[in-house]
Amino acid sequence: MIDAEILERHNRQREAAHRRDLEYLAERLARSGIALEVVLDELATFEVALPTWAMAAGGTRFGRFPIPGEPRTIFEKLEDAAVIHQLTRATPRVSPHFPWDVVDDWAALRAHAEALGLGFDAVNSNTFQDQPGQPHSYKLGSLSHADPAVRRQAIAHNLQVVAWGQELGSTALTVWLADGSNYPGQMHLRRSFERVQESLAEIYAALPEGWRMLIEYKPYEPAFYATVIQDWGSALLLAQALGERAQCLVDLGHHLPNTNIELIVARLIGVGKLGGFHFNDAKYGDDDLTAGSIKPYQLFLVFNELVDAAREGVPGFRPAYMIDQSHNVKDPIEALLQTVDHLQRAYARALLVDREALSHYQETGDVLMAERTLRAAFETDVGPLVAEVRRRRGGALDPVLAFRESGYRQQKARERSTPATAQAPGYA
Ligand code: PSV
Ligand code: MN
Ligand code: MN
Repeated sequence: MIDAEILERHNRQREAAHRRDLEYLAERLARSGIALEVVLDELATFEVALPTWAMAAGGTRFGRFPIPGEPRTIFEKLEDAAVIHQLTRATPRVSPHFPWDVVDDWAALRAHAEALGLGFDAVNSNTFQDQPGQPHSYKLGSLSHADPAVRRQAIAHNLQVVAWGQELGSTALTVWLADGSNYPGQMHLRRSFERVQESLAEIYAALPEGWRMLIEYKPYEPAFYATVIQDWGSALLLAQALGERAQCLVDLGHHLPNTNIELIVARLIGVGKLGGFHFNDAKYGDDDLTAGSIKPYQLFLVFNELVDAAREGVPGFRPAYMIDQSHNVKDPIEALLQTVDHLQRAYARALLVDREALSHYQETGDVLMAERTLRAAFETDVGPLVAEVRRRRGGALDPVLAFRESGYRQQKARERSTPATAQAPGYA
C-alpha cells in the first residue's frame, strides 16, 4: 500500500485551499436550505466494487498494450485494489471473474484480502470462452445451446463459480451470456430463450441462502444478429420467472445509442428488479470507457433515480454497485481512481436535487422549472464535497495525484518484472 506519510503530506499541502473551497460550497448550499453535514454523511455511504479484470491493461480484438507493473495474479490485483481503496475509501470489495482469476489456495486468498482490508462482491461466471481441456465448445452457445450436454457443462461451471464465491464470502452471481446468433436462421429465437430460462432455473435453485442472481443483458457483440438476453425486457422476463432472488444488472454500455437508461433504471426499480450496475461509459457501443467520461449528465440522471428510490424507501431497493471497464490507454489504477471520483460526483449532485421543489413542478406541469431544478444540482461543483468525504475517511484529497506522488506504479514495475500472461481482459 502507499506510505501513510506520503498520503498525509499530500493532504497537508492541499488542506488550506480545500477548506476555503468547502466553506464557500457550504455557504452556497445553506442558501438553498441544504445542510453540508447531511450531504456528507449520505455521500460517505457510497461504495462501489472493483472488477479484477480491469486492474491490468485491457485490450481490443486488435491488440493489447501491457503496461509495466500491471498485476499478474488475483493476489496482485487485490494489492492494487487495496491502493484504490486506501486513496478513495469507497472500494472495499472486489468482483472476481472465473476462470480468468485462477485460485489454488482459497484460504490464502481470503487471508490476503482480509489483511488488505478487502472483501468480495458478486462473482462472475464465464461461458463465453472455451477453456483448455473443456469437453464441449461454447462456440454456438452455452446455457441456450441446443445440445443438453453443453448446457449441463455451462450449468456446472456456474455452480462451481457459486461454490468459489462461497469460499470468498460473496453473496451474488452475475451471469452474462454471449449466447446468440450471427445470422438469421442460425438459432431458434424462441426456444433458445426457453433453454436459457431452464438452465438459469437450475442454477437459481442451487443458490445458497442469502444469494442473489444478477442477470446482465447486452444488445449485441459477439452475437451480431440476435443475442438471447439482449435487453432489459428479456432480463426482466427471466428474473420474474426465476423468483425473488433473481434481478437485472444494468451495464451502462449495454444499450443501443440514445437509449434512455435512467428510464430503464426507473422501470426496474418500480418492479423491484434492479439488482445492480456495471458502471462505465460509451460513445458508440460497449466501449467500457471511464464512467462519466462521455455522458456525465446521463450518469447524474441515473443517480437521480437511485437517490429518489432510496429517499422514498422503495422496499428491497439495494442495488450492487460495480465497475466494468477496460483500460486500454490509461493506467488502470489511475482510471479506476478517476472513475470512483466521477461516480461520487454524480451521486453527490443527485443528493443535491431539491426533491420537494421538483415534485411540485412536476405536479403543476412547470416543465422549465422542473428541468432547472435538476440542472441546478447537476451544475453545482461538488468536488469539495467528494474530497471532504475522502479526507474524513482517511483517503486522499486528490487520489490520482496522490497515486502519482507515491511512485507505486514504478515500484510495481520493478517488482512485477515478468509480464502478465493471463487472459487479456477487455475482449468481452
Ligand atoms: C460483457 O460485455 C461484460 O460487460 C460482462 O459483464 C462480462 O462479464 C464483462 O463484460 C467482462 O469483460
Ligand atoms: Mn458488464
Ligand atoms: Mn460489456
